[in-house]
Amino acid sequence: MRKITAIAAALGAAVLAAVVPAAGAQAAPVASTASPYCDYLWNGKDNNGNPLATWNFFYAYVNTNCDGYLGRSDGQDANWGNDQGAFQGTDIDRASSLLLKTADATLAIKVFDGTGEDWGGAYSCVRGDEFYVASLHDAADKFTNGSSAADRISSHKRVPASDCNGNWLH
Ligand SMILES: [Ca+2]
Ligand SMILES: [Ca+2]
Repeated sequence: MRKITAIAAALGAAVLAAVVPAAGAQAAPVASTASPYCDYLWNGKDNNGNPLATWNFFYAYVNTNCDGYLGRSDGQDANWGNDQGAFQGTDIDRASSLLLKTADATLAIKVFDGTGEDWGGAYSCVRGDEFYVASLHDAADKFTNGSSAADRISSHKRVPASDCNGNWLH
């Protein structure tokens, strides 16, 4: 009987251990490549108490570590180089870091090498629980054609994570 109680207690502790980090993850995201400034933008608030990054928005930056704001979107943009939508003109083929203000692992932002509403060609994805990609220049951050995703993102679309076939930026 003691043994059974001990096992039950151990199981209870295991369940707690599994729940606590998950709850903490929303307050203090830890991306696979940590960046203090991206963390600050993801978590921080301005002097009025408003979040620095708005929930459900995807952000792109010219430089690594979420520096040099390019634009943001809560939808999609089939051409980062035209004069419409969230990303325009010289935004195309310039992003070096990304941030996604959600913790929904079932959601992803699919980023493409090319443009157009056929949403075809080489792509990769930011998973909803990745929080940010501090440097697209990392060797692992490639499109599905093997090219680096740095300075090459030309369009993006919001998709279910399953549409990414396991192709994740980190
Ligand atoms: Ca556009
Ligand atoms: Ca491109």
